[in-house]
Amino acid sequence: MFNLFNRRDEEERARTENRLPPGQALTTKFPVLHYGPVPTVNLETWTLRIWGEVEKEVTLTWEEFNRLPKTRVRMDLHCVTRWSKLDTEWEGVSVRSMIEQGVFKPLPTARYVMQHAEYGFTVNLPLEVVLADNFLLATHYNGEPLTPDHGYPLRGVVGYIPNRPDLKTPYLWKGAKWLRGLEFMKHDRPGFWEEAGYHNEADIWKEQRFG
Ligand SMILES: Nc1nc2c(c(=O)[nH]1)N[C@H]1C(S)=C(S)[C@@H](COP(=O)(O)O)O[C@H]1N2
Ligand SMILES: [Mo]
Repeated sequence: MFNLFNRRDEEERARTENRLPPGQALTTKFPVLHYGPVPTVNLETWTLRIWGEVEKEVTLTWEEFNRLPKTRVRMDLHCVTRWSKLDTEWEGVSVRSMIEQGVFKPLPTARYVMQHAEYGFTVNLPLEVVLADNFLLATHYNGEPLTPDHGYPLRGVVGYIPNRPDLKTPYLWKGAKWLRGLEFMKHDRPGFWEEAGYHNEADIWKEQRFG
């Protein structure tokens, strides 16, 4: 009972702070959602490939990727299945910083990005979202390396940063677990869940759940 009332208080607070989008409820757990099995990963052979509308395609090893400067982002996660989790802490490499470090250079024609994950899973986002402060290529969650269930060793993650109404926030499915590639594209293309009927933009405030 205590927990129930406590959670309702938390929800009230989140709602008055404009941090709970319509149709969402808070959870303190971290549910696991994905299609298919959890891959096993060998970091010796793992690579991250960046290609498409970029000046020069590049493939990074795990060691090379981890030499890049890392940042921490605190975000609220909002899943299309209606759970939300506030104040999650992520650490990883921002795509913007990879460009600043000269790892690769998107062409002016690049407008969308497809995340490619193990087993051919894909998810699409506009370039502006991928370059924003609320999208991270994350290696750590709450100070620990990602667990296999949540995308070890690398995942895209996207969430809401409080008091940043300038940023677009899509639902959590727009971050690919077990990320292995970023494809920069001229034209938008639907990813795995978008093909299956989920909304292309997936804005949490507009409840863009299904297309
Ligand atoms: N590779 C991969 N990434 C994925 C998915 C998937 O099926 N495969 N599902 C997405 C969906 S639908 C959600 S809600 C989030 C869930 O992330 P979590 O399991 O860490 O909560 O992962 C997203 N990333
Ligand atoms: Mo999902």
